[in-house]
Amino acid sequence: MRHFTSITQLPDLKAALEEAKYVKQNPFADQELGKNKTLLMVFFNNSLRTRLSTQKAALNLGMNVIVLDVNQGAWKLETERGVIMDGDKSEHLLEAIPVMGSYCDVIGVRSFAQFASKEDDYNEVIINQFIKYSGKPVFSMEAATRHPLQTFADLITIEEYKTKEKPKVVLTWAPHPKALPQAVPNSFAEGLLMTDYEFVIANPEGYDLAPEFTKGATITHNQDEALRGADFVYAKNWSAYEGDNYGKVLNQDRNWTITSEKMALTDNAFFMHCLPVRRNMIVSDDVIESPQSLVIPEAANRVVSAQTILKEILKSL
Ligand code: AN0
Ligand code: CP
Repeated sequence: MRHFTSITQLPDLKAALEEAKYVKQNPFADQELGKNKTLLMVFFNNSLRTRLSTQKAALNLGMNVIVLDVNQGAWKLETERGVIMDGDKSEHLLEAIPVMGSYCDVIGVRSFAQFASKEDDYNEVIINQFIKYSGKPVFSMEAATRHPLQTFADLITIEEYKTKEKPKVVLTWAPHPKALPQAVPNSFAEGLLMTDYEFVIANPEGYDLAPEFTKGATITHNQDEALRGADFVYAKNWSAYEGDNYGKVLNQDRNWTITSEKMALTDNAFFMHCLPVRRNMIVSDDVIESPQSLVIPEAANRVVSAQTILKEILKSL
């Protein structure tokens, strides 16, 4: 595997989950693999988990790591070709990318949806330029439409905690004051549809995700109905995808917040969220603090996820 921008690029999910188990038990077994190899992590957006867990994963593999926060100290980058650069942007991505590529062996990129153009976001124009012009393997640390390292960590976590062969997993929208990308739920849906678990997506009307990510899932606008008998509740906010409402917050309906009353509808489900999470918007204090909450082990598995993927990429060098 050279590039990694979608969980669907894993040649064999079951084998990847086995490999993740091995990596978790033997975190320092492959120190030679990354020796004298440099990972560059490029952030166009904020991060806590992705930044730390990916760096830790690379260090476990013996790599050197450099990090660039594009919006803090780098030149402001123009991303569109053909623009007369007489504004506030000092450098073009078309020079910056090959320069960055010349300093490293592998590049991780975080480039969220910008909501200026649905077409540009869904064509992944930023990360695809890194793939095209850097000359190096590129992996997503959440791009405009997917967050595959998160999805892989989520699948690893479900695998660890499931008590039934085919658990019922519910992805539910929950309220949030600001417009968030669809990357996490798109990617989660894509990953869940690679398993044989029962998978239900619940969201208010107007918040249906892009069908290319959800085809094959059960989609309902009734959260209570979806939660009945659930083994895992995966909460996430996302902004609207449909039509001209793309990137808009249509409502902040706190009837969709995950509370202990909502969890009582489930089969003693585990609660999951990728974090960062806004308490008492997405989830109540008591649910996130309950023994059924997996948010901390889920975040810890981000190291395992990143290390398993980086290992595959390093093997391809
Ligand atoms: C981002 C999102 O929803 O995509 C990152 C989540 C991992 N969340 C926020 O910006 C709050
Ligand atoms: N879950 C996740 O990707 O968190 P960060 O945005 O903090 O990296």
